Amino acid sequence: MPKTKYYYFNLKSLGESCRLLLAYGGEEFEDQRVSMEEWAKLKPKTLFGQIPILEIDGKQYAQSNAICRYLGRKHGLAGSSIEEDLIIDQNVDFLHDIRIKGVMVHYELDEAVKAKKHEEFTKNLYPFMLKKLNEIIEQNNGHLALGKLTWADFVFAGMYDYLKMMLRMPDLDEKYPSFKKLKESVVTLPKVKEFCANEPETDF
Ligand SMILES: N[C@@H](CCC(=O)N[C@@H](CS)C(=O)NCC(=O)O)C(=O)O
Repeated sequence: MPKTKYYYFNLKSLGESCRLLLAYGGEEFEDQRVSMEEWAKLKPKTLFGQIPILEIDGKQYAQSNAICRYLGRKHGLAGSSIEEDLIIDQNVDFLHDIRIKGVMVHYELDEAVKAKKHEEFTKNLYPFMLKKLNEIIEQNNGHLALGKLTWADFVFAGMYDYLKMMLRMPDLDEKYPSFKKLKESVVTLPKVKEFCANEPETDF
């Protein structure tokens, strides 16, 4: 059996989706929650100076989305044609587009610019993007793509709490009940549920 290690901070953020996919696939893996002290030593040894990193038999693989796509294919959660795969990628990329808008605000150093950006996005951008996301989920039987469970749902479930934080929308569940339902549909899958019950609690 290959020796699998997964490195990320003790956060959900960009790292949880792969953990959920590993759990769904029933893969035995070392869930390495990297502390900041450990990270200083590990960073120069990683492919791009970033985590998450999936390590299989000593070989590193990086980029959360690429890892999710790989695990999705491995565990029967991909499309059945290249066009179906394209739809999964398209909707996952759209989800990341929303996240990245929040990231632009969150990591802005100038407080005045930060406040202005947040106001602007909250007024003119988030409502359109979130309505679209909600439509996609409603048109797909509660899933992010193809009307069925795919690795895209794991990307959503893993980063949902992080998205709420980045968009500063703790009431996202109430605004869009379909979002919460989608997350719940993934984290209640038996192997995923067992994994989540035993992992450390983190806010996002
Ligand atoms: N595109 C990369 C981004 C990875 C990334 O931004 N990782 C951050 C944590 S979320 C990181 O490694 N930060 C520590 C650093 O850059 O030193 C992915 O999706 O995996």
